[in-house]
This record gives sequence, structure tokens and C-alpha cells, in this order.
Amino acid sequence: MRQSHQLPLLGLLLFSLIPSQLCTICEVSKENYSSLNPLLSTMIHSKYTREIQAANVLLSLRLVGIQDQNIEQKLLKEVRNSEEKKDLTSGQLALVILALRACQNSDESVTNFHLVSQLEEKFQEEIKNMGVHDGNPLTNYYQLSLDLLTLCLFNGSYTITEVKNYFTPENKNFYFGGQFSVDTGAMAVLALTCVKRSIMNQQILTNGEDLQHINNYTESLVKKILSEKKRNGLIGNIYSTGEAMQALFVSPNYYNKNEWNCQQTLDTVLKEISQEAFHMPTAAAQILPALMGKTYLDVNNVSSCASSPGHLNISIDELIPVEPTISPIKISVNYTVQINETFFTNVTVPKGSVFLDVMKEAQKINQTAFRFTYAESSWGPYITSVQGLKENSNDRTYWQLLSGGEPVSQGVASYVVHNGENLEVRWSKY
Ligand code: B12
Ligand SMILES: *[C@@H]1O[C@H](CO)[C@@H](O)[C@H](O)[C@H]1NC(C)=O
Ligand SMILES: *[C@@H]1O[C@H](CO)[C@@H](O)[C@H](O)[C@H]1NC(C)=O
Ligand SMILES: *[C@@H]1O[C@H](CO)[C@@H](O)[C@H](O)[C@H]1NC(C)=O
Ligand SMILES: *[C@@H]1O[C@H](CO)[C@@H](O)[C@H](O)[C@H]1NC(C)=O
Ligand SMILES: *[C@@H]1O[C@H](CO)[C@@H](O)[C@H](O)[C@H]1NC(C)=O
Ligand SMILES: *[C@@H]1O[C@H](CO)[C@@H](O)[C@H](O)[C@H]1NC(C)=O
Ligand SMILES: *[C@@H]1O[C@H](CO)[C@@H](O)[C@H](O)[C@H]1NC(C)=O
Ligand SMILES: *[C@@H]1O[C@H](CO)[C@@H](O)[C@H](O)[C@H]1NC(C)=O
Ligand SMILES: *[C@@H]1O[C@H](CO)[C@@H](O)[C@H](O)[C@H]1NC(C)=O
Repeated sequence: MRQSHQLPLLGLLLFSLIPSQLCTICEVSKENYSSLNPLLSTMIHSKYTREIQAANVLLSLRLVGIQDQNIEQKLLKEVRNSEEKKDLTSGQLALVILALRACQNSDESVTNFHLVSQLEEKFQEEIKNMGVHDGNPLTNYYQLSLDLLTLCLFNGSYTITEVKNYFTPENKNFYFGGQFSVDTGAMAVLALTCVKRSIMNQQILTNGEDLQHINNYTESLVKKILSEKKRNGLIGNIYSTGEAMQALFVSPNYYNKNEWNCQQTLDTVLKEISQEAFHMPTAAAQILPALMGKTYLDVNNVSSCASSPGHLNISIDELIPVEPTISPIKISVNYTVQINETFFTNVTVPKGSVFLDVMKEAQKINQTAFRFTYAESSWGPYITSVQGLKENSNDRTYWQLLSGGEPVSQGVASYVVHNGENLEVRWSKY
């Protein structure tokens, strides 16, 4: 009785889920490939293409079919270095696996089989941490989504119950300070889509209701992503748009064609590329696949990688990155550290300086009020403490960067400051 009721339902679901991808994927046309050169230049020439950043870059290049021997060797060495250090977070390990296995035949990748079981453990540690710290993972939901995606693509173990319990779109971890995180939601849509495909290929056994839950989550996340679309076509901000595009590419059945003008998004991104918005290797690596119609779901599809142009007609030696020029002109800014008390000072720096230069100058003026520490990450230096007060993911505390009272969209080593600006680092909760 029960079964005869569920089977038609499942059949209906399967029918409604047949992928019709091609209608929504828009990509840069061959004639316009040269507009991607700034991205490639950034990714290939960066002096800082180390460790996790290297994994981001290798994954991206492989997905779009660029397999230059020299570059591959250099990046692979960095990725393997990071793997050996053993102190990777769950999402970092997931990225390492994605990069090492991207577009490789499965026989070549048997060697790093142990990494998938390590990831299974790290995924469980994230879940365990949520149990004892008020639902807060060790890292964040962007990384849990990367974990699930990687386990799903490479036959690691996870349960549908975990997916159903932890990936509800209302979960607080999809939001920072009340604001929906497009990057996080997009990564979750990619992971959920992989899980859905596994269910449909019967790689994972389940019932029709599970599938419906996953459909509902995906639909709701896609809605939230689209509601962050700006008038110029960007989704969230410029740095989340690439991953949002990937999420929308794989879920065409969850929105109407008139809800998203892919070409407009693409045109705006190309304009931003020409204005050097993607001068960080990780930023370039995260936007490139979508611009060439690829998604992270293609990493285990060798034929998808092989059908890439592979021969973007570029000479790698010709791609010379632009160096910023330090000007002799001085500017001054008002720098504030905000905890419960307010500490501020007038700082003078050369024109063209970044937020980090201001913080270093302030520290020279008064070590007690303005001392700080940072950690290197794939996006550059991340501020970890000020006045000895340390950020903590169990409490969801961090040091927020602001200008004129508004959060900035870049880190301390990228954000260029202006004369008379009011800069602030604020002890905050997300
Ligand atoms: C989670 C997250 C956060 C969390 C990090 C803490 C936590 N619990 O994980 C919180 C909410 C605190 C946060 C803060 C900030 N973030 Co944030 N964050 C992310 C997100 C969604 C995922 C990062 C991640 O885990 N990556 C995967 C792992 C494997 O890589 P990883 O390098 O090991 O990850 C670490 C770093 O990314 C670091 N981190 C997180 N954000 C940022 C931002 C910068 C500039 C740096 C250097 C490092 C950093 O935290 C991660 C965990 O330790 C990304 C989205 C994205 N597309 O990557 C945005 C993202 C990286 N963040 C961004 C920004 C702008 C910030 C802030 C500068 C915002 C602000 N105005 O204060 C601050 C950082 C300030 C500081 N102290 O230096 C931008 C960076 C854009 C750019 N060009 O630099 C992104 C891309 C979001 C976006 N679309 O705008 N972030
Ligand atoms: C190439 O890009 C320009 C804008 O950057 C656009 O107007 C043009 O239509 C694109 N060409 C093709 C063939 O898509
Ligand atoms: C996936 O893993 C299971 C055991 O967990 C194994 O039986 C199966 O053969 C694996 N499938 C593939 C395609 O590797
Ligand atoms: C999915 O959503 C539909 C409509 O929004 C709802 O009727 C249905 O009960 C939901 N199913 C599950 C399993 O949550
Ligand atoms: C793999 O990629 C090819 C080429 O893009 C595509 O035709 C095929 O449907 C993909 N296979 C899967 C399982 O996604
Ligand atoms: C690649 O570019 C070179 C010049 O930069 C040109 O001579 C050659 O014809 C181009 N090849 C293709 C396939 O477009
Ligand atoms: C500098 O910042 C502090 C605190 O943020 C503020 O009280 C002060 O008025 C600012 N000074 C100027 C000149 O803007
Ligand atoms: C800020 O003040 C509140 C209320 O007085 C106090 O509970 C909290 O510990 C203070 N925070 C810091 C970082 O000093
Ligand atoms: C900050 O210092 C500079 C140089 O000493 C000075 O020209 C400027 O007027 C000062 N600004 C404020 C708001 O005090
Ligand atoms: C440094 O800042 C602290 C905290 O505001 C203050 O008590 C101290 O007097 C300052 N020292 C100097 C040399 O200005």
C-alpha cells in the first residue's frame, strides 16, 4: 500500500528533475576569451599562490581545461605541501581533494583515497562541534557544503539524515549578521544537487520524501540567492557572483527564465574584470569556471573537462601582472578600534596604501590600543585579534572592517584607503 503510493510520486519527481541545463548556461564566447586574460594572469603569476590558494587555482584551471605542465607541477607541489601539514580545516581538505582529483581518470586518483576518509572524519567533527557549541560548526557552512559536495562526488560516506537535519535553509549558519550569505547558499545548492543526483542514480538509497526535502531546500536556497540579485546583474556582490552562477546553472528547474538574465550578469562581470576587480588569485579562481560554463559538479566528469577549449589562445609569458605604485603624496585617515570602548587616532600614510598599512601605522603610534594579529588565508591576511581580543567561531565573534560605518567588501591587504576616510575595526558577532 505504502509503496504503491510512493512509486508514482517518485516517478513524478524524477520526471520533473530531468536536467535541462543548456537553456540557462551562458558563457563567454570564443571571440571574447581575451577578456579573461587578467584572471589567468593573476592566477598564474601570483607570488602568493601557496597551499590552499593553490588548490583553488588548480581546481579552477583544470575545470576550464588549462593543463599547462609547468603550472600544474608548481601548483601540485603546493597542494601536496598543504596536505602534508595535516592541520587543514574540513573545507580546506575538501578543496585539496577537489583540486587533486579534478578531471583525472579514477585510476590515477586511487592514490589519494585516504584523503576522503580523513574528510569523513573532519565532517563528523564539524557536526559534533555544532552539538556542543549551540549549533556553531568549527568553521562555517560554506565549508560544510564543500565537505558534503566532495564526499558526494567521490563516494565518501554521509547520511541523508545529516543532510536533512543540517542543511535546512533557515539554519542560522546560512546568515552572517542576519544577512543571507550568497557564497554559502550557492555552495550548498551545488552540494544538494550532487546528493539529489546520487539519489536518482540510486547510488544512495532513500525514499521519495527525502528527495522532496532536498528539492524543497534547493528551491528555497535558489530563491534566496535570486533575491540578492542587484540591478546590474551581480548576485550578492562581485565576489559571490561566480558561485551563484554555478548554483543557478545546475538548478534551472527551480526558477523561471525571466527571473535571471544570465547575459546581463556576464556582461557586468566582464566589465569588472577589465577594471581589475579580481586581482586576488582566489577571487579569480572562483569566478573563472562559471564564465566558461563549468561548475564544481563537473570535477568528476572527465569528458566535461576534456570538452573545454583547453587552448585558450594565450601566451602565458605575455601575461604580466601590474604592480601597484606607491606615491610620495601623503593622505590621512581616522582609524578607530571599537570594542565596548572607542579608541581612535589620526593616521598618515602614502596615497595608495591599504587598510593593513593604516593598522600598522596606528600600532606604531600606540601599541596598547592598536596592536593586532592576523593569519594568512586564501584571501590574504585575516585579522584574528586586536588588543589581544581573539575572534572565536564557537561564539561567532570576529573583527569586522568598516569604512564610514559600512562593512567593506575586501580584506585589509586589498582595500585601498582614501584621504579623510573613517576606518574602523569593530568587535562583532555574526
Ligand atoms: C565564512 C566567511 C567569513 C566568516 C569567517 C569566520 C568563520 N567562522 O569561518 C566571517 C563572517 C567572520 C567573515 C568575515 C569577513 N569576511 Co568573509 N567569507 C566567508 C566565506 C563565506 C567562506 C570562507 C571559507 O571558509 N572559505 C573556504 C576555506 C577552505 O578557505 P580558507 O581560506 O581556509 O577560509 C578562511 C578565510 O577565507 C577566512 N576569511 C573569511 N572571510 C575572509 C575575508 C578576508 C578578506 C580574508 C583575508 C579572510 C577571510 O575565514 C575562513 C575560515 O577560517 C567567504 C566566501 C568565499 N567565496 O570564499 C567570505 C569572503 C571570503 N569574506 C569576505 C569579506 C569581505 C569578509 C570581511 C572583510 C567582511 C568585513 N567587512 O569585515 C571579514 C574579514 C575581516 C577580517 N577579520 O579580516 C569576502 C572577501 C572578498 C575579497 N575580495 O577579499 C568573501 C569572498 C565574501 C564576499 N563574497 O564578499 N567571513
Ligand atoms: C563580447 O563582449 C562584448 C562586451 O564586452 C559584447 O558586446 C559582445 O556581444 C561579446 N561578443 C560575443 C560574441 O558574445
Ligand atoms: C563506493 O563505496 C562503496 C563502499 O563504501 C563501495 O562498495 C563502492 O564500490 C564504491 N563505488 C565506487 C564507484 O567507487
Ligand atoms: C515541500 O514544499 C511543499 C510546498 O512548499 C510542501 O507542500 C511539502 O510538504 C514540502 N515537503 C517536505 C518534505 O518538506
Ligand atoms: C559530462 O560532461 C559531458 C560534456 O559536457 C556531458 O555531456 C555529460 O552529460 C556529463 N555527464 C554527467 C554525468 O554529468
Ligand atoms: C593564436 O594567436 C596567435 C597570435 O597571438 C595567432 O597567430 C594564431 O593564429 C592564434 N591561433 C588561434 C587558433 O586562434
Ligand atoms: C574619528 O572617529 C571617532 C570615533 O569613531 C569620532 O568620534 C571622531 O569624531 C572622528 N574624527 C573625525 C575628524 O572624523
Ligand atoms: C562589553 O560590555 C558588556 C556589558 O557591560 C560585557 O558583558 C562584555 O563582556 C564587554 N565586552 C568586552 C569584549 O569587553
Ligand atoms: C591628521 O593629521 C594630518 C597630518 O598631521 C593633518 O593634516 C590633518 O588635519 C589631521 N586631521 C585631523 C582630522 O585631525
Ligand atoms: C595608548 O592608548 C591607551 C588606551 O587608550 C591609553 O591609556 C594610553 O595613554 C595611550 N598611550 C599613549 C602613549 O598615547
